[in-house]
Amino acid sequence: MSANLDQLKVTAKIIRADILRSTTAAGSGHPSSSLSATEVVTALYFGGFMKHDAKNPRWPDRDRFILSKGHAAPVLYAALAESGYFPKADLLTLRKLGSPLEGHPNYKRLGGVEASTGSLGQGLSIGVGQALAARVDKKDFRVFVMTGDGELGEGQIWEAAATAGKYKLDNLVCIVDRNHFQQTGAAEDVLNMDPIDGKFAAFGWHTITINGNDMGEVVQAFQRAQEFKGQPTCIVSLTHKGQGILPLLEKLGDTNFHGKPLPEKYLEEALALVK
Ligand SMILES: Cc1ncc(C[n+]2csc(CCOP(=O)(O)OP(=O)(O)O)c2C)c(N)n1
Repeated sequence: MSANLDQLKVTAKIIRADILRSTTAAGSGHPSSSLSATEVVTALYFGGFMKHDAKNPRWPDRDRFILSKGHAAPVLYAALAESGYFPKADLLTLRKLGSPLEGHPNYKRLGGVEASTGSLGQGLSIGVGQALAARVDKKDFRVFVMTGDGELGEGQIWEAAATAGKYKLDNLVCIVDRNHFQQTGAAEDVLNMDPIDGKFAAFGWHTITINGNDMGEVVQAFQRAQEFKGQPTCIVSLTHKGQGILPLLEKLGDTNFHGKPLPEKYLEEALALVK
């Protein structure tokens, strides 16, 4: 695969703009949690790291991406729309009654969603199950899971991590979106999970730490994960919550900005920043 960095950076800008427009139109949602994850999700869908087919979302041999931090659904929806899973205009139906673009991804309602998430701490277990299924079925598909850093204190994350290590699931990649915040403040103040890479390594994972808002580093990490055999890979992706609109969030006096859409009056300013 040859990922064109310039093209990926352009796509990331489109994704960021879609995140902002869709959440402002909804009047709710989690733009800052989505913006931190944009480079990773963009590289996965458009960098050639996942085989997937928008015309055939349940193709059995596809690679899977599970957004375990399901509240960041707007970044997933923007990537799916840009890939052609559904019309881009539908992004503006986010969180509207009857829309399949629910506040959190719903596997049963939207092609391209691989697991219903939102209750934090479950997606890695689902990914482990899928990665094991690939082995049992003798298929070569790969599974990518993104968790939050706050999410590492939730659910059955560490049972899943231990299981993936035990079975040496080298078709599984977990990306931790290490944006240093969670819902109510700094992730490390709520429940300190440092060292994240050390914990995954202790469970038998290969770990890579990168600047997850640098497209070049993200692409390199996925290339290394693809080549690495014998262990699952955890990419600790150091990011900024709200990446792309940080000056605006600073002006608004809230660099976490958790679960808040931008009010309409700030939308143009935000769109100008992500251009
Ligand atoms: C099991 C569970 N507990 C609590 C919540 C409420 N909740 C939603 S988002 C969030 C913070 C998650 O923080 P993090 O994983 O760091 O993601 P970020 O939004 O900072 O990227 C919490 C606690 C939830 N969705 N699920």
